Amino acid sequence: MFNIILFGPPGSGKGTQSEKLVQQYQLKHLSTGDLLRGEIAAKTELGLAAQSFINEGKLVPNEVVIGMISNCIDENPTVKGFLFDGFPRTVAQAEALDELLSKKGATINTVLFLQVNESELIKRLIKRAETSGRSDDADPVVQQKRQDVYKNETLPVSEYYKQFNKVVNVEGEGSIDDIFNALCTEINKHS
Ligand code: B4P
Repeated sequence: MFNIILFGPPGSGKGTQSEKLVQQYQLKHLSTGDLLRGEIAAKTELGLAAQSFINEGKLVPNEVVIGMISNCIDENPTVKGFLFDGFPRTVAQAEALDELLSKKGATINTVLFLQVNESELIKRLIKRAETSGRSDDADPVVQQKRQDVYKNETLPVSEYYKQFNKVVNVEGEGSIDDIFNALCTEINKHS
């Protein structure tokens, strides 16, 4: 299996680039953001529990997200590999993911870290709010909260993977195609 984590702050383009990467490399796309929004739309118990956290710009509790990812890994036993998008977002999630993959004799091959300035991130999310209909995009206070949560809870995930020399920084500003090409160059070095 070949497994990639696409890492970066909210608005760094993880979702945008993931769609292109999974086509290029025939990987299974696992976006916890998309999975959670699907649960909310379907009004499931999990979705109802997750909604208030998302609306406030907070992270959904680890056990909820880890359970969701565990199910998805089990439901896709024959894939070439996974592209994890927006997961892991805490060190506890990263440790849990390592354990889930090791049960399958697999590991994370590389962590691609999109580098984008905070002012550019806020600009992109304000723009996305015009069309996304996402409750967590519209409010500037929630957007700032998401950036703060990222710094406090998610950035340490990059330190976790750095100890295994798995992190590669990739320029995340510029055209979508240029960023995609830079990501492909790094993936090709590892595959
Ligand atoms: P996510 O759905 O993961 O969303 P995101 O981080 O906001 O966005 P992403 O980085 O994918 O940016 P995008 O491509 O859309 O999370 C939403 C919420 O769900 C979280 O806040 C949290 O509450 C919860 N959650 C999710 N995963 C969780 C987990 N593991 N644990 C706990 N809670 C979790 O790009 C942003 C915008 O920029 C788009 O409009 C795009 O068109 C634009 N853009 C992209 N690339 C660009 C470029 N190169 N130039 C200009 N604009 C660009």
